[in-house]
Amino acid sequence: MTAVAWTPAEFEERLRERGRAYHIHHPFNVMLNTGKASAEQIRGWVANRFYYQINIPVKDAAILANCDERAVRRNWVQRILDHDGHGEDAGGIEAWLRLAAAVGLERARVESLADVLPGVRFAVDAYVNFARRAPWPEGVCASLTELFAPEIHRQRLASWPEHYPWIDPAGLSYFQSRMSRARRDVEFALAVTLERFTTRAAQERALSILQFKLDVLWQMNDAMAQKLGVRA
Ligand code: AHQ
Repeated sequence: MTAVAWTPAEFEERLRERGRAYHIHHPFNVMLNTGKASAEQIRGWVANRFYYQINIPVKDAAILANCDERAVRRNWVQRILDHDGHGEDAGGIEAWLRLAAAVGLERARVESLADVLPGVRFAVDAYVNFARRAPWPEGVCASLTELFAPEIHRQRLASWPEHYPWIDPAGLSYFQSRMSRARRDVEFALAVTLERFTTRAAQERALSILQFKLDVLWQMNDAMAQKLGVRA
């Protein structure tokens, strides 16, 4: 017997339940956001996460390239502008380089990607390659880890100034910018996912796509914890 599709509310509830596996719960992130990280661990995290940041617009451009619906492209293109910059807005990648400077990293060293760990590079590349070959709604669905992102940015903004007074607070502006942008982005991505994944099999596929992306983020933290250590 074919399983009955979940209602949109039931489907959304199951998507949100996957938040249990979000990297906010990874020991490396808990260390960062509870003030236990050393300057070297923070610098390692910023240098490695830079590889994720510069690949977000590449991933989003891959989704655009696969998308034949103008209304969806009109919305999605904003994500590229948010990271690469547009007009007066220098963009999120530039803001991440300001974070790098604030934690004491040389811009050229970060942009060289010399410190990016294999496990981080492979996880990010898996995400970009997924977006390149998957149907565009699946690429949209994979971005839904941002359902859980405002809280992780809020945690950083609340805890880093207190625990890491040596970091110029101006360097945290990226996290501030994501508080609203993540909420705006997720609203659209969730609506598309609820609307386009309508059979039970498609809904189960959406959950497995979300789990894949949760694993991408978790693996990045695993690689950093293994190399940089984790202090409980
Ligand atoms: O800064 C982040 C960001 O711009 C995005 C885009 C989105 C996507 O398209 O997959 N995901 C994402 C995320 C960002 N920051 C991460 C963090 O922990 O700072 C969280 C990450 C996400 O939740 O997927």
